[in-house]
Amino acid sequence: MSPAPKDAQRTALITGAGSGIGAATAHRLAAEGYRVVLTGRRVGALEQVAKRITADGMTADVQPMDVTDPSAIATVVDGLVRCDVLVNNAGGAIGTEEVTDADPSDWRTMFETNVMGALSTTQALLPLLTESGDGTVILISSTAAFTVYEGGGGYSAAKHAEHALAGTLRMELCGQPVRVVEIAPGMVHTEEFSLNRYRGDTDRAAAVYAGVDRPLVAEDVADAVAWTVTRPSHVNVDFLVMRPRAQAAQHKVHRQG
Ligand code: 8X3
Repeated sequence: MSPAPKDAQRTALITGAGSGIGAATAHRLAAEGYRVVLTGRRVGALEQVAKRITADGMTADVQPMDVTDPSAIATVVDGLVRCDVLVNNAGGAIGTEEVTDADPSDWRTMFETNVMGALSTTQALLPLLTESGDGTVILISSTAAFTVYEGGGGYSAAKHAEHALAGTLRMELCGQPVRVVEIAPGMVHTEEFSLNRYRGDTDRAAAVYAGVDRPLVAEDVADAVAWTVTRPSHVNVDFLVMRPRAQAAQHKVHRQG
């Protein structure tokens, strides 16, 4: 592969960029001067995010891409001349059933998106990230990547796997010009995370955040992504855990009222 043209704009590709943390991260990295490539399954949602970025005077490319579809990933990657930052954000939780009752297909979906999706996207982009001379792979995991809780088995198992992927990759790339950063957020109030977990039950989804003084929002995580990416290139932030002040641990949440 020939080297990226020197004048090509620094490029960041974000998965799951149609909403929540992915959308906020795309917006923020655009503001940091990156050409952002918004990827996800829902073109309409990606276009809305791109429109907001454009309205703020920046540019964004929309590329439909399902992280569970290696050929879709290959098509997008083939169209890039440069990639400096990859944000593996696509994923999420489905269901709150205990292990005894869990539907294996939900577990499979969580593994496919959170783990295999990050693996496939990272594999496809590593040549360009390396070629950039200063690449960064970000994995948005979760505090569920290092702890477990009742009803969270499938999500936690997938996030533990993503944590293992991040750690292994960092070791294997040691000596290459590519950083591997894992950001593990706790409670983040986004429009879709809990709604997907509770299969569209808006009351149960809202109850997750009830009485919590300012859960994290997507922009807080985007801020952390931007901070890790903009450190001098010799600085690798390995693993960043972030939660709202009102959440000291997974089960230790202060609720008012
Ligand atoms: C989200 C954090 O507590 O729902 O990744 O597992 S939690």
